[in-house]
Amino acid sequence: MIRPAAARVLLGNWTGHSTVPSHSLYPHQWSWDSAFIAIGLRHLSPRRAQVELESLLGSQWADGRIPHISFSPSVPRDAYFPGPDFWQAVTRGGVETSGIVQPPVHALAVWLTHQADEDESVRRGFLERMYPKLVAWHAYLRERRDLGGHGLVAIVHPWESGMDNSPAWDEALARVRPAPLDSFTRRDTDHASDDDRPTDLDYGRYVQLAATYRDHGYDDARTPFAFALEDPCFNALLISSEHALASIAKALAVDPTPHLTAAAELTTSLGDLFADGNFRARDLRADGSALVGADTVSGLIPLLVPGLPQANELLATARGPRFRLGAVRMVPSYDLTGPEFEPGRYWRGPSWFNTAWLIHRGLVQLGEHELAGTVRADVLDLAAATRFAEYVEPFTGAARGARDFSWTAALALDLESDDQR
Ligand code: 9WN
Repeated sequence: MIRPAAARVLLGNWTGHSTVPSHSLYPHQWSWDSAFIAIGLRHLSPRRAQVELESLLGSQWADGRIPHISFSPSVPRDAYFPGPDFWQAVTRGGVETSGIVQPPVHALAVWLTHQADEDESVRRGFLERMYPKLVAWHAYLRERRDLGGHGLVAIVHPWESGMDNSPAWDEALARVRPAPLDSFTRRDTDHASDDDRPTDLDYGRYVQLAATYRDHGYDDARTPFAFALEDPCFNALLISSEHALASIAKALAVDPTPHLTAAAELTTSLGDLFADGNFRARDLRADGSALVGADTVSGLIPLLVPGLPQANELLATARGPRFRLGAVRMVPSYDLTGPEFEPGRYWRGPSWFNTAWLIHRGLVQLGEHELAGTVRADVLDLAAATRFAEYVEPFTGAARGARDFSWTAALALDLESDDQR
């Protein structure tokens, strides 16, 4: 039973209206973390899961974007870098936030949270209040972030992918002039080992990209983005969330057709990213808008897109030598045979619990129950064995990054609860 230990982590990281990913490394509210956290929290308290998502959507901007960090006023301003003084962004409601976004897993989280206790959801008008906000969020992404005109959303910063230092961004990042290393002070390496985290040079580039966006008022039409890529995971989650929005619309007696149409259009466009058995990011700033060469777990996330035409080939890639799904611990974040593979460094090899959860969901939808069972058992075993680590090495299962990490606890709790349904 993982429930008591997972509950202890989630209650310990609860701040009264939201949950921090980790008190040490990430002491504010993060966008896609909150969505994953709600998916687990709904098994402890459906009401608290609703509040988690409501507070996140409370930091939504007037243009519809959901910022990747919502800063807590009760945490010292320099506890995390880049903090509120760097981003200089405040919502109409007075919440200090970052200015970039993270993958849109929110509508899926809202729908799953609703399903955990429909009576409580209806009583509190949860779906009614969330639906227009989620529609505005998706509209922002589809209307303002289709920078390549291919019908797909582009990310403009590696942090927007949620997979910060993935080898998929290396070539694009190499074109970015880094901010001078003495112009900022990292806080992450105070709490985690240097060997587990991105390098200083990468950090300098992250800072430069964010500063350019900020200095152009976070205006997507005006900012000269040096980094712009269509990421498979980001777009696959948007498709999954459009399907969730269709379910939410139906529950509210609203026409679901626009969401199903959006999902179908995005699924067709996503197909253009499929090459050599995997989905690859398209680099809009490379000559001829090239697909990147690196094979990463982002490319496998489309397994959860309902009716994906490439599902069988993608499954074969997941099982094959590059990811060895079912034979190594959870799902490695990068090609095990790739030249940049590092088993312990952040998104350059280690296995993460959120991607394992997403792929587990895809496998269940595809009827791959045996493989899904292996992934599920691994998540539960590793979450308990590592004290809810942020990520683990794919061959040994050794813990890396933060401990008592919220989405690890939440998603393990969700998979354990799966068993009880
Ligand atoms: C930058 C909070 C976040 C996750 C990301 C993960 C990491 C932040 C960082 O932590 O990113 O947003 O400081 O490295 O890469 O997926 O949302 O847990």
